[in-house]
Amino acid sequence: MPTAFEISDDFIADQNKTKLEWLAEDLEYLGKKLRRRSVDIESMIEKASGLKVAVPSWGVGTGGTRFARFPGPGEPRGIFEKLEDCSTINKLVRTTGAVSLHIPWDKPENVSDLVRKAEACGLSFDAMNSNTFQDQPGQQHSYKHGSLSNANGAVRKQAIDHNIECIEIGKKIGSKALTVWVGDGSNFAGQSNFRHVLERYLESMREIYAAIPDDWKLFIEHKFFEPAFYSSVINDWGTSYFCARELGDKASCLVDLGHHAPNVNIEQIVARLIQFGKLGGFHFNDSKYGDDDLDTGSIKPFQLFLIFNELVDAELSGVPDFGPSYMLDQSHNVTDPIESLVTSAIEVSRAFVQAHLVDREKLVEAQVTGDAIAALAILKEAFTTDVSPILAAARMRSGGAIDPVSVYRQSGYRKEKAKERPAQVGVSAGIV
Ligand code: PSV
Ligand code: MN
Repeated sequence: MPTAFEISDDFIADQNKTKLEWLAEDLEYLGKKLRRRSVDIESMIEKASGLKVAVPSWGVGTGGTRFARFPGPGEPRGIFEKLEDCSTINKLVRTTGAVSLHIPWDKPENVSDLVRKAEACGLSFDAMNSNTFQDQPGQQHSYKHGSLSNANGAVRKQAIDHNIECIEIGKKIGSKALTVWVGDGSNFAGQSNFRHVLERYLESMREIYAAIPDDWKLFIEHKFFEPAFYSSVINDWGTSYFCARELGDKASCLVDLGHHAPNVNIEQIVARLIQFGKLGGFHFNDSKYGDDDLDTGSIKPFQLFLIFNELVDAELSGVPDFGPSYMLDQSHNVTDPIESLVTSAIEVSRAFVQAHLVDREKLVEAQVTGDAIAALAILKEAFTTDVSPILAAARMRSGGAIDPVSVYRQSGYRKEKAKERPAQVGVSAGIV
């Protein structure tokens, strides 16, 4: 078998050489500007290097809508090739060293081979994701009318067993968390009893929780609609919080940015979950209408910044046990997924560093004196600071690319993959 094409560290370093001078100039200028605000640019570069965000295995395939999927050339044909693409993303940005698997989409034939492949790719495994929102070939019971909340105990048992299987696979590959998102809900008024479905969901989750190892976390991901269009069982953060609290300390809430009704104040939800000790993690993406799965920061970058403002505030004020997991969850039709994920990983770092530029002393002063204009100006000063040179320096110092998308394009990676990976009919690389 010929070896798979890779973007080498030398290639990245060579490409960086052409941009070094300008980066140094930009850093010097930004460094001076930040010094005026008593911010040390070096400490910001360190901060940027420290922030990690996991990549979803399903994000490297071209996504789809309910109507169609338009596959791109050189798409990964299985989990090994997905890991290669994830490794490429990490080589370019150096902040995405972990991959989140979705079972059964990524179910390995041989776990040891999977672990070896991940090691060779320089990757580790983030949270496991169960899938009880689709029926799989040969599956005994259908999830058409729900999974963990189904009225039929045999269906619930099948869904519980699947989640336990995900935990078992996860244990073998070094994962430390299970994310449970269910599509359970209803499409018609009266179709289900709101209280009974939640009771059954909780009963099922208690069994899953019992199988969660002590050093693991169980994330509950809520979503207000889709695939159910009238009601969803785990529809909002309040329901998610209630369930996490009922289950115990290992359970917490996962916030996917696309899973809220339009205009909902997500940063306030984040603050509430921090305050209640139940913010488990994030699925970053962006949206205009619903769960659009658009690239992170591509539609509402100020919202992303405001979310990080809450996170950094919690970090700096030493909230006990604070340490949410960060993951991207996006996938759509029109871009090269590697370019999208690279760009999104950078946007997460950007919002994080910008949030670190907020003058928090002045902000508190503005808040207690009721100076709303000053408060907003303080946030805007941080948000409008172009921190790109900080992010580029952080990447370069870790061996990544100053300009990742340009390096990726110059490398010819996609063309090479198109040769190595001839298109297959029916490959489930993305989401439809
Ligand atoms: C559901 O919309 C979701 O956000 C969940 O995280 C799923 O696991 C993922 O997308 C993939 O469908
Ligand atoms: Mn999600």
